[in-house]
Amino acid sequence: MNIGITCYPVAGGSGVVATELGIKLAQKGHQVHFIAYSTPFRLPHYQENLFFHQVEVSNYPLFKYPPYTLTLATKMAEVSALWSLDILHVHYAIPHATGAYLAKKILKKDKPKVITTLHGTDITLVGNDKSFFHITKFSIEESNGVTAVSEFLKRKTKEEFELDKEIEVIPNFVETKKFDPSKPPSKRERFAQKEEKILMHMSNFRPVKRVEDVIRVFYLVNQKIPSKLMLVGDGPESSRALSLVQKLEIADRTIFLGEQCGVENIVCLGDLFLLPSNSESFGLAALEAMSCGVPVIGTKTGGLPEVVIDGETGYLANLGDVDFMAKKAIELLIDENKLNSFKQSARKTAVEKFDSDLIVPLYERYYQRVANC
Ligand code: GMT
Repeated sequence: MNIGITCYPVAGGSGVVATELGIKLAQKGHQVHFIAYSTPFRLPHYQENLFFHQVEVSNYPLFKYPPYTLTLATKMAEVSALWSLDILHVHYAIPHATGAYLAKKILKKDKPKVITTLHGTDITLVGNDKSFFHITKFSIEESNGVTAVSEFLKRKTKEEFELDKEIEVIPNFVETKKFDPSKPPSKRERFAQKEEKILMHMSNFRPVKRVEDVIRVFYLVNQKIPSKLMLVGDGPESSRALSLVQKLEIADRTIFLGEQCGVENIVCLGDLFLLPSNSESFGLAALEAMSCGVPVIGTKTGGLPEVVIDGETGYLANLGDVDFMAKKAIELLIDENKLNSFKQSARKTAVEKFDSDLIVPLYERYYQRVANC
C-alpha cells in the first residue's frame, strides 16, 4: 500500500511509535511517506521505500502565529495526489487529524482514507482543554478510522467526547530484537560501581511525568541500597529536578543524560525503571524498559496496568505514593532471585505480547479494512 504518516517529529512516544511503524511497514514492502515539519528523530538516514516530505512553516510578518495546519493540509493533499496514497495515518489528533480532514476536502476524492491514532495527551490534556474540544471531537468523528493505544484511552475518549464512533485498540509495540538485554549495552562501569544498582527514568520531563517523585523514590532507595539514578530526556521539569537533587544532596549519585539517540543501549543498563506518572495512556518507555528485562515501578493509573503486570513485571502504586514505590523497589533490589524472576517476566511479556512482529500486522489489517470501506 501507499501510506502517508504524519506525526510530531520530536522526541516523544507518539513520534516514536509513528516512526517505528513507518520503518517496519517500509521493510515489509509498503511505500511510506512521512509528512512533518522536520525529519522524525528516529528515522534512519536512508531506507528503501521510505520518503520524507517537509511541511513549510511560513514566517510572513503578518502571521504572528504561523498557520501550520494549513500548510500541513496543503502538503498532505500534494503528497496524496502525487503518490496515490491509499491511507493517510495521522498520529496525535491535534492538529494532524484536522489537517488530514482539510486535505481530503482539497482533494475531493474518496482516497486516501484517513486513520487517526490517539496517543493520550491529545485526549487527556489537549483534547479536553475547552478551546480544543469541538475541533478535536470533529476531527476524530470525520476520520475514516480511529485507533487508540490502550483500552483505557478508548474508554476515556468515548467518555470525554461522547462518541459513538468505533475505536480500534492497537497497543504500542517494541522491537524486542533491538531492546534486547542479551546485547552488550554501553559500558555499565561508566555509570555505576559493580555493587551499585541502577534506577532509570526516561521521559520528556513534562509535569505529567512527576519527575520529582522519581527523585524522591530514589532518595529513599539510596539510603538502603548503594545505587545510581539515571535520567534520560529533557523538558520543562528538568530545572526543578536538578534543584531537588541538589537539595537532597544526591547530585553525585544522579546522572542527567538529557535527550539521547540509541536509548536501547542505555535503558538496558537499568535494574529498575521508574514511571510514577499522573496518567499514561500506555507508557511506551515502560515497555521499552521491560523489553530490556528491566522491571517497572509505576502508578496504577491510565493504561499502565495494561502494560505492567503488578507483582510480576513490576509494581504499581497509588498516585504519589513515593513510600510504597521505594519500599517495593528496595524489596526487589535486595532479593536477587526475585529481581531476576521479575526481569525475566518483564522481557517475556514484552516479547510475547508487544513485539513489533505481532502488532504491526494489526495495523496492516486495519488499513486494509478501512481502505475497503
Ligand atoms: O508522554 C508524553 O507526554 C508524550 C506523548 C506523545 O504523544 O508523544 O506520549 C503519549 O503517547 C505515547 C505513545 O503512544 C504513550 O506511550 C504515552 O503513555 C502517552 N503519554 C501520556 O499519556 C502522558
